[in-house]
Amino acid sequence: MSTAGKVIKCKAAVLWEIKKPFSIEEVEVAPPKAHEIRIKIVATGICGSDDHMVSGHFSIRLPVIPGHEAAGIVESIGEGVTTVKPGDKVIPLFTPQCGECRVCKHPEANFCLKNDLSMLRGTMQDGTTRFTCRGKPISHFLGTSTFSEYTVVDEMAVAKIDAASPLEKVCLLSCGFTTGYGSAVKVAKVTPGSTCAVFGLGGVGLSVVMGCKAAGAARIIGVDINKDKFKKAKEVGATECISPQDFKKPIHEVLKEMSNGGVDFSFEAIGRHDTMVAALACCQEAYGVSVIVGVPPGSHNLSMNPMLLLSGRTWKGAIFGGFKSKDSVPKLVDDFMAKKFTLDPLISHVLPFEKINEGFDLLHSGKSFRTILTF
Ligand code: PAD
Ligand code: ZN
Ligand code: ZN
Repeated sequence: MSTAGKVIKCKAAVLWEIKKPFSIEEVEVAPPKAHEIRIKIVATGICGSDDHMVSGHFSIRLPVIPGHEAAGIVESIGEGVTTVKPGDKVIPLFTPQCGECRVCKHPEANFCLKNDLSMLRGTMQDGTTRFTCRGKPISHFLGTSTFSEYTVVDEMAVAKIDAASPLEKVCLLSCGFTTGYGSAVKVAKVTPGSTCAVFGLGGVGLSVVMGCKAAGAARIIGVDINKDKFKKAKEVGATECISPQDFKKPIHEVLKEMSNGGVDFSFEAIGRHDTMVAALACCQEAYGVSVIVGVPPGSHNLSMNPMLLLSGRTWKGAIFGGFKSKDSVPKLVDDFMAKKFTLDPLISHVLPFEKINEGFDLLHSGKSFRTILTF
């Protein structure tokens, strides 16, 4: 029996309070309105940014259904939807691509003005929600809310992908891999033969390493306080790995010494102010490029010495690896299917959706790179 046009009751992981475990609830998911799509989520990854929601760094009104790194199948479409149909395999996009705003029309930029990361409204584009639980409206997370068996997203935030793609793998193209890989190849534009430093070797940092390698970097130095991350980082392309805790000197000085005066490209994939400044300081003072990938805690300011930039360094940041989402994700899936890169090294754990709290425990204990939850 078709579910189109009807409210669907299904399970979802609801965050009722910050810093508390998720509770698996039965939620009601309303049908998609005009220009919206209801998706059956098949697999969803746990990203550091979901953890930022749990720890209270995103001020979205609670309760909320987080999750933004996923893949699924279109269940039904609202009026006027033209780019997908029921049964299509799709990836939800936490950075939409409306195609009409000045950012979408800019040849390089990708942070579409319709994104929910700036305002954190926790709603669909029309300002309302499609989820209820125990009679209460539940906020959306970055327009995606993939910790739910069914979710509703705006058409501008969905990419149709190859019907043959394995959803339990390509879900990583919905955030972690694309973010890290694009930060290297698209945002920093890593050059062949260069030396790179990557701070943070979680799922995002490993993807930065993979991007640096694909771009032909000669040296890729991984930096992490958890040495258990080094083996995997070397497997995907890091040529050396160091822990700041093994040195008396500040880590940026260690890296400058290792690279004869500073690395060509550096990346911060942790989300800490001190490491953002260290990553900037470790790149070559006249031409080094440093990219902020990690999402900082809350809206606090950081202080840095402007001389670090006056000498000629470039400091950049990007969401979603600088990729225009709706255009790029189907192409990245095609590249994955053509074996231009692999996602297997990133997937350290696969758990049934109900074990979501175990997945977050694995992240906190530093044991996982990416945990994929399957429905
Ligand atoms: P993760 O928690 O799996 O990885 C973080 C890594 O940093 C871990 O290996 C830690 O051991 C390491 N680490 C922690 N503190 C330090 C320190 N002081 N020095 C060195 N290493 C340290 O997270 P992730 O890989 O999923 O995400 C990393 C960041 O990227 C996080 O802030 C997340 O919010 C952000 C992100 N940004 C975007 C974007 O579009 N810019 C997208 C997705 C994730
Ligand atoms: Zn736009
Ligand atoms: Zn993410």
